[in-house]
Amino acid sequence: MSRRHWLIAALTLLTVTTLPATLPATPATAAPQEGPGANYAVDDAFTADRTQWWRDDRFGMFIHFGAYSNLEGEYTRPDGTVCRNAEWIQRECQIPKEDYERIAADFDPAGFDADAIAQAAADAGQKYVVITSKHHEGYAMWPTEVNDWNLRDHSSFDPTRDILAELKAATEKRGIKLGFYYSIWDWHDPDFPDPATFPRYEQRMYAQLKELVDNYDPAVLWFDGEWSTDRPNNPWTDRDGERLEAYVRSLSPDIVINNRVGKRRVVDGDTGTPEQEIPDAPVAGQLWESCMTLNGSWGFARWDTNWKSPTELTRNLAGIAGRSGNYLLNVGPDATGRIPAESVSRLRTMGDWLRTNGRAVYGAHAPGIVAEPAWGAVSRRGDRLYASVYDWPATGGSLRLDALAPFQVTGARVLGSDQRVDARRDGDVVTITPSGGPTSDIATVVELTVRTARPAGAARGTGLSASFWPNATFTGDPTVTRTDPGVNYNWKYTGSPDPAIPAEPFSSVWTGQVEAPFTETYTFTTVSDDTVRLWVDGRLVIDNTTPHGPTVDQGTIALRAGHRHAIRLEQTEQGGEASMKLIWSSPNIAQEVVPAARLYRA
Ligand code: H79
Repeated sequence: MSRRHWLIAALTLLTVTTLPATLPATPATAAPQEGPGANYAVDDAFTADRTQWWRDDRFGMFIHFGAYSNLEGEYTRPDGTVCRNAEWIQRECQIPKEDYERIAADFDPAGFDADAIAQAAADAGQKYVVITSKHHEGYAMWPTEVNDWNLRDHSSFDPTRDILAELKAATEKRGIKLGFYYSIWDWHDPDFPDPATFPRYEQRMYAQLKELVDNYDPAVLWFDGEWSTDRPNNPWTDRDGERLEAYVRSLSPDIVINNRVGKRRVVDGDTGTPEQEIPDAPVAGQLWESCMTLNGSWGFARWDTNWKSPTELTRNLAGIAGRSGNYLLNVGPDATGRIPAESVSRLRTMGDWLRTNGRAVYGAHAPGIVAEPAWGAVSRRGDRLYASVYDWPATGGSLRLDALAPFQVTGARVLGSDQRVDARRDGDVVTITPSGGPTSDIATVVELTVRTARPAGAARGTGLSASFWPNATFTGDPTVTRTDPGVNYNWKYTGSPDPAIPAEPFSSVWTGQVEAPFTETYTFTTVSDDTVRLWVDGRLVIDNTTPHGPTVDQGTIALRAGHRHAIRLEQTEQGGEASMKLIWSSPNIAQEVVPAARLYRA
């Protein structure tokens, strides 16, 4: 047996009496190993081919659909009073288990039309769909073999139909990716709440996830319900998350996984998950996606008419793209499986706007070289800036952008308009003066063509000199010395820099030079656990030596184009989890793990 398989077998015996026979005979190349020497950072999610589609697509459809949908947000109690909620209705309205099972048995979403849903997503300009395969109620929306609490075996629905398979075919036909939401928290499985029986639940969860991956090949797994809570008690730990993330990657290495696979931290999964909110600036250390509702509810609620306006929704999308995020916008089909008309019409309006202005969103990211204006949002794609203008200036008026780097403006136009646009730079101010009216009340997009500095330097580095000690104090001779192509480690509980270094304690030092491509101010971002210090040009740029869990720290320093600046990074692992990433960004560089070509050995 290979080392990897031996370890997995041992882990299986120790923690989950019988894992489903799921692990591939040949481990996928990107799958992490277990134990000392393992690194769970399979790639740099900011630049990896694996995440490219996700970073470019920007706009997805979330679908909340489950047994709760059959109540359409209202539960009438035996005494005739009505209790309102949506997907949390079982718990929030304290519906007795037998009653809820009866409601599910009556569920018949015969009107579920995967083609109509996928077409609504396509018309909206949404490039991926994430549907609840199982919400907190524990009810599986596909014909799982793991239990009977599912849409085929416990409903009034046509047992020959499989809505996830239907949606897979309908999305695929339209070039839309499909992913699955899966709740770890489970209100129905009796083994869930007790830590003593939890491993039996976990085994069933692994088996269900394998079904989902094997049968539908999802592009995304969107976990939820990872937090500590009661009614029922949730025993999920960060160590469970470490194992689950490795398990999913062993099933299929390219799946994009959200951070609720673990404990919603920067080191968990690939993507951060702000819910019902939009971060007020680009997010450090992780890709991110805001999930939001079209009204105030995830599941269908017939009483919820609190619909957001198409203007608000579209501006949210433009603003999110300008901060390098994704927008996962929710629809909740009703008891028959149909998406409300109010949702479809809003999505269509967004799609209409995107047909003219999609360049401001798809493949676009935070501009870096200009500050975010008060009058709208700005994104960048290559040598183009896209200014989504919410408040169009009156005739003769102009818009102002504050430049953060030395670039020239060489052209300007309004998307969907022939009008002449004057754009000039004077010092650090770019003034844009349109000559006509707006193209849209939602947002009118001005495209600026810019000429930025060319990257300087040889970019022939191979990485930094690395040393690792089997103690947390850099004491004695290092056990391992080598060249590391970058610092991109997520060792979690069981991994370490090398098989010869224990999972705890250890300490690490990277030294050498960093070659700057542009003359500007660089922001260095570290994701570390337990301590970190970073010096650049002999200056202490990041200093967090209080032992901590996974933490993002930042420091800035001005560097000179083509110049090699001394760099030294230290990390210690005193116990528990460990991580160390070295990321940089600047006006001209989008956030990324500092690449090997810009790093030189000591
Ligand atoms: O699936 C959707 C939500 O059901 C789930 N995550 C998104 C994607 C979610 N879990 N927790 N929360 C959202 C936030 C918790 C809200 C609560 Fe409540 C406030 C739980 C109890 C009070 C909202 C209001 C749910 C029930 C009443």
